[in-house]
Amino acid sequence: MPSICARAFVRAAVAIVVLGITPAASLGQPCGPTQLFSPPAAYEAGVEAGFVAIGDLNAAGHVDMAVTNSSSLDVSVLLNLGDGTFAPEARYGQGGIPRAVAIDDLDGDGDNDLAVAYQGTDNVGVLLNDGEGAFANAVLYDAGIWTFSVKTGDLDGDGDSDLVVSNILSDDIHILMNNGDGSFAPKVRYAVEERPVSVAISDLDGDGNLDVAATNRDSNSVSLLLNRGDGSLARQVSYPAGHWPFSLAIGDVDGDGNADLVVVNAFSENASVLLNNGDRTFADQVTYSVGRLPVSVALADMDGDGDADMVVANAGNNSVGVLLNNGDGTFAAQAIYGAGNITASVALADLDGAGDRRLGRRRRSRSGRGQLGV
Ligand SMILES: [Ca+2]
Ligand SMILES: [Ca+2]
Ligand SMILES: [Ca+2]
Ligand SMILES: [Ca+2]
Repeated sequence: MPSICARAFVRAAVAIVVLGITPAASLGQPCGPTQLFSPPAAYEAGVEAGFVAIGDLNAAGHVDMAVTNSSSLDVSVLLNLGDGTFAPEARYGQGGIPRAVAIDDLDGDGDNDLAVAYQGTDNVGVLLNDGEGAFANAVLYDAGIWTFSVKTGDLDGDGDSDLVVSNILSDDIHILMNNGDGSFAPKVRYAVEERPVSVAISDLDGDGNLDVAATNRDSNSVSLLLNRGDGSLARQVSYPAGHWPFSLAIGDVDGDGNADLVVVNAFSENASVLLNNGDRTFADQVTYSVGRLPVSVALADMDGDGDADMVVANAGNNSVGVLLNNGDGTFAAQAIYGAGNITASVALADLDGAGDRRLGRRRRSRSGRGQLGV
């Protein structure tokens, strides 16, 4: 017989995806939001699994996973068996040290492909789907210096998905426009500040086209680059964040219809929320304490009350933190869920098709094979 608090969260239960070398620890037991999730299951991935993206990769109507493995130098694809469990991994993509992966239909044939940021070789790789969830070799495009993050979106509004990458040694982002067939035009450079480790895409000014935001790790700031309407970007405007802003998510956290920014700051161990003023500017950050070394953040309605909650991967204490939205864009204190070694990335989806959201939490292992927990 579940407790009252456990039942209260059942309808909006969220699954957790974790990578690490040890089995996932059990979730917290006390009554309260710690019973939001069932205990994680573990799946093997590659060596030093570091970033997870989720999307339907075999057109089966379920959410699959792609994971970058920075030591085995490949990408693991895990296909959902339809009930929230996953088939054994398949590995793809020799192109360098994969640091991030994005899932999108890049060649317009109806299935989702992969875009991978390859640090070291300074490339972004495009891996096209054969329609059944297997992937061709990476086609590489020059993308800057130490390509670290990649996202996809139709920046120029011509109906295909373009690539946005950030490069931490050239302190810039690059846009690669889709030629319409999954091949990409040469990169166009936009300067940001020091060490942009993460990039995100959304319509930040509400004019109908996609804009770009990046967290500048060594400048302790977040850069906004607004779309001029043709896919080219205006000069960056930056806002202060915390110490070592590592990852960001974009969503309407205060429910006023425009996109707000949430940034996790690895060294100040907090999250910064920058609310959209609605006039192409953002309010000063409001901070919330999270765990040690927060390196990944995602937004989704975790408790089913209609607002966007915050989920943080705390790499320093091997946990995932959930901060529920109070409904007005302020957040309650973090509830902690245990994880394995070095929780490094988090993603959210309804993995088992039960109509609820699931939380993907990835742990990175220092050595040996990684494991992915759901
Ligand atoms: Ca495709
Ligand atoms: Ca486009
Ligand atoms: Ca816009
Ligand atoms: Ca808002």
